[in-house]
Amino acid sequence: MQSEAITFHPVVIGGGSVGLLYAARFLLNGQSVELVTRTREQAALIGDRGLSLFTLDGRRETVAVNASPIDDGLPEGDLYLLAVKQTAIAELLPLLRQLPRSARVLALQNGMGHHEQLAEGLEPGQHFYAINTEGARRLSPFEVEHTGTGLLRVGPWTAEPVRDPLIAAFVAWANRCGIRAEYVDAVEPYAWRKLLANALINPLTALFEIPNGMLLDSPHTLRLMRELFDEAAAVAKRCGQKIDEADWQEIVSICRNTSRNLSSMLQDIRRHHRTEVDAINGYLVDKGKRTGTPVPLHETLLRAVHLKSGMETAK
Ligand code: KPL
Repeated sequence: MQSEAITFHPVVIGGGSVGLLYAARFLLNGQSVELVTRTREQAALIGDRGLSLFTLDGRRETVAVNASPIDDGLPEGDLYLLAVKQTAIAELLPLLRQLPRSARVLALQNGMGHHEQLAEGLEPGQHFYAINTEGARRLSPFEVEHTGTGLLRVGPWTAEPVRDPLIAAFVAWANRCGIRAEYVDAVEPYAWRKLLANALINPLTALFEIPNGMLLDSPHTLRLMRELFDEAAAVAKRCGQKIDEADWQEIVSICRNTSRNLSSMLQDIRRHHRTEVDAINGYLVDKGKRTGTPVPLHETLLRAVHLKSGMETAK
């Protein structure tokens, strides 16, 4: 296949769990990579100690990695994996805009809103999206644990006539080194489904302070999740998505497959970082209002997470 012959030079932007997971896997599979972190301290620690991945079968693998802070600008590359939060994209856009036209940006965000920002700031055909259902937990600034398998769906937001060779090469490479990945025609429907999963799992695990799997342990949390699902599904349907029972089952499987995982929202709250609740439940509440679809439970969760994280937005 032609795509398999293409080489690429990835730059992972983001030193959170997903960024560290991908950087480590690139390196452990013989693919050079540059890692860009938010802080100079994290880049220096990774430079000194190397990057450690705790694999699913309990091994610790440590690799040397070139890490630099975002203040030093973006290193040269052709495939930029954007593993930062939604909230960091606006700050990164000026740097991404300076990339050569041939460079590709692959965005891995939870929630919604990043597509609009990237589509406005970058050239058509330059920005791609990935929906990741794998679990990862950052144990320290230079250590990450792979906590659950999943699938990486990669592609343009909406269907385009021709597949991008560099993105196709990335997908082929991922599969060769054991990351289950697929090139999809349009990521938007998957992004909606991931939004629904994150809108149920993340705030509930953050508020109850439990790992993802424990949501399935009690009929009470399961019932709450189901009601949240019904509200969110109604909004998604009003926005043109076809949501059905299989989508509910998929969320239950995500909880099971990432059962030991602490959701990114719980991790953020514990580290006193800003959560993505506005891009997840906030997005649903906003779309609910615009489409006249009631979302009282999501509104309550949004407010509860704001209160818990001490990041009450100015009202
Ligand atoms: O994407 C996730 C997150 O934590 O943000 C899930 C799928 C819930 C895994 O933890």
